[in-house]
Amino acid sequence: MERVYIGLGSNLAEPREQLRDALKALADIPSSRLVAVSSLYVSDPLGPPDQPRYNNAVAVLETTRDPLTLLDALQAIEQAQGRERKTERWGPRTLDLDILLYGDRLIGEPRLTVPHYHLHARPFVLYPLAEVAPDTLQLADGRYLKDLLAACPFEGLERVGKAL
Ligand code: ROI
Repeated sequence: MERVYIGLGSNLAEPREQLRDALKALADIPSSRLVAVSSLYVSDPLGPPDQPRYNNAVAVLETTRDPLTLLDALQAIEQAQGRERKTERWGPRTLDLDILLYGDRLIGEPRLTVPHYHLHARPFVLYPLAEVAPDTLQLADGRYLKDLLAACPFEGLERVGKAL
């Protein structure tokens, strides 16, 4: 079993429901177990500002799937929840599921980079991640979560409660 941290984000079509449905779907992925979920956060959009605020959370999955078959499962969930790949960079989306960390693996595949590229600069990823990760978490590339948090202000972020 490996421990995988997954970032969830939505800013269209009842975002909170999108995240709830996504969590149910994550819990149903074969060879995997959903073991923790962070609080729900509302965050200002990173990217074009003329889009709704996002709902964000981080989930922890224990799995024996390999990274690319897990990615297939996550993309199938995104599709099932009406995700359309648009041309606009960083535009609004019904559901985003990102593999943030996968055990202590470093992955550099065309389809998948782990740790996630933008992890370090995104408060809406780091703060929920810190809720469900050990205080001492070290990324596969040597960085410590604690240091990334210290360099990333809790800005434009609102923790809106435990219940998801
Ligand atoms: N901005 C916020 N606040 N939350 C997200 O999940 C998110 N996801 C994205 C982009 C468009 C970069 N902006 C975001 O993919």
